[in-house]
Amino acid sequence: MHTKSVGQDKFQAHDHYWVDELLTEEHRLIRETVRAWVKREVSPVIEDYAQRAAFPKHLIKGLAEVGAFGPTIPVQYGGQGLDYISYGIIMQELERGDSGIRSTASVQSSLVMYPIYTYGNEAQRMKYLPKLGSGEWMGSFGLTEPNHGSNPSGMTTHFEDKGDHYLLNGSKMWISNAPFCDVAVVWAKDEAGVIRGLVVERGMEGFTTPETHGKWSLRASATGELVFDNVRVPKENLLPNGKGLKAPLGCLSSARFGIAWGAIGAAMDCYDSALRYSLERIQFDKPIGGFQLTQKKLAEMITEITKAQLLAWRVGVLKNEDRATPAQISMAKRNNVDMALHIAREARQIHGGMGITGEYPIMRHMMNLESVITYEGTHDIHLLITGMDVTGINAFK
Ligand code: TGC
Ligand code: FAD
Repeated sequence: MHTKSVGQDKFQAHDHYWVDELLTEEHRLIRETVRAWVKREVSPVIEDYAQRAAFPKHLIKGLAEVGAFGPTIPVQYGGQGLDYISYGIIMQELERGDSGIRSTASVQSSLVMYPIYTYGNEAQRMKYLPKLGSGEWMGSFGLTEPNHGSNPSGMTTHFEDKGDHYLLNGSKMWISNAPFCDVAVVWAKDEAGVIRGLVVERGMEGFTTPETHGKWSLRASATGELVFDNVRVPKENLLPNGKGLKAPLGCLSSARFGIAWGAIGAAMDCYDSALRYSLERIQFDKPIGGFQLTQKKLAEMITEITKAQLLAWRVGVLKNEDRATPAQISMAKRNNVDMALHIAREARQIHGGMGITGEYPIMRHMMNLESVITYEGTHDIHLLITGMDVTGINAFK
C-alpha cells in the first residue's frame, strides 16, 4: 500500500511557464526563506493541530521572523518595507502550508497593521505597529456582524461620545484571531452613522472574545466573536484618517490581493501531491498517472495554476504601481480561490481513499478553501463586483 507519514513534506514547486523569470532575485530569496520555514516548522505539526482544532500559537514568533507580519509596512514602524509581489509570495508560501496560517498573517498585516498605518496618527503608529510587526501583540479585524456579512454598511455596532471617552456597544462575528488577539481594529458607527475604526485593547472592561467552535474548515485558525458591552474606549484610540465604508474596504483590497496569491500555494500543494501519488500508485499493473483520465486532471490543474500565477503577478505589478482597482483585485481573488478549490477536489479524486485521510494535505486544503471562498467577500459578491465594473449597473441591491 502507498503510505506516507503525517507531516513529511516532499513538496517540489512546479513552474510550467518559467514564471520565476518574472520575479526578482529578492523575491526568489524571500520565497525560499518562507518555503524552508514552512517545511521545517508548519508541515510537521499542522495536520495534528487541524485535527485537534487548535491554533499553533508557538508559530507566531517564526511568522514574525520570516517577515510575514507587515511585509509592506515601512521598516521604521516594524514592517519589512517590501513590495506587494513580495507580500503575495509570502502569502503563497504560507498557504502552501495551511490557509489558517496564512489567515493569521493576512489579518495581522492587511487588516490590523495596514489600517493603523494608513488611517492612524503618528502616536498610534508608534504605539502599535512595532509590537504587531514583531508578533509581541496579535491583532484581529472586526467588520462582520451576525446580521451583516456581505452587507457591512448595515452594521449596528456603534459608539457614543461621552466627553473624555467613547462608549462602544455591539458585536462582531466570525473574527479570525479573536480568541487570542491583544488588540482589535473594530469598525463601528458614530452618532451621525458614519463608519469609523477604533483600536480596542484586551483588558478593556466589557470587551470579550468568545471562541467559535465546531468548524470543519480552517481548524488550525482560531475564530471568534468580539463582544462590546459598554466598553469605554479612550478617545486617542479612534483612527482619525479613515471615514465611511471605504476605509475597511480599503483594508480588504490589500487582504484580498494576498489571498489571490495565497490560494495558489494551496493549489500547488494539492497538485504536487497528486502528481507524485499518480506516478507511485499502481492499479491495473501501471501507474494511475498513465491513464488518460488522470492525465486530464493533472494537465488541467497545471494549466489553471499557471493562469492564476500570471493573474496574481500582473495584479501585483499594478498594486506596486498603485494602479490596481478593487474590481481587478476581486477578479484575482475569486478566480484563484475557485481554481484552488477545484484543484483540491480533483486531487482528492486522484488520491482515492487515501485522499480523505490526514496522511495527505488534500482534504485539509479543500476544507480550508471553503472558508477562503467565503471570507473577504464571497465568490458571488466578487462576481457582482466584476459585473458592476463591466456594466456600470449595481446588481447588489
Ligand atoms: P459601495 O457604495 O460600493 O462602497 C462604499 C465606498 O467604498 C468604496 N469601495 C472601496 N474602497 C476601497 N477598496 C475597495 N475594495 C472598495 N470597494 C468599494 C466605494 O468606492 C465607496 O466609496 P465612496 O467614496 O463612494 O464612499 O458599498 P456597498 O455598501 O454598496 O457594498 C459594496 C460591497 C457589497 C461590494 C461591499 O460591501 C463588500 O465588499 N462586501 C463584502 C464584505 C466583505 O468582504 N467582508 C469581509 C470581512 S473581513 C474578512 O472576511 C476577513 S477574513 C481574513 C482571514 O482570516 O484571512
Ligand atoms: P451572507 O452575507 O449572509 O451570504 C450568504 C449567501 O448569500 C452567500 O452565498 C452570498 O454570496 C449570498 N449573497 C449575499 N448578498 C447577496 C447579493 N446581494 N446578491 C447575491 N448573493 C448574495 N469577518 C471579519 O470581519 N473579520 C474576520 O477576521 C473574518 N474572519 C472569518 C473567518 C472565517 C473562518 C469565516 C468563515 C468568515 C470570516 N469573516 C470575517 C466573515 C466573512 O467575511 C463573512 O462570512 C463573509 O463576508 C460572508 O458573510 P456571511 O457569512 O454573513 O454570508
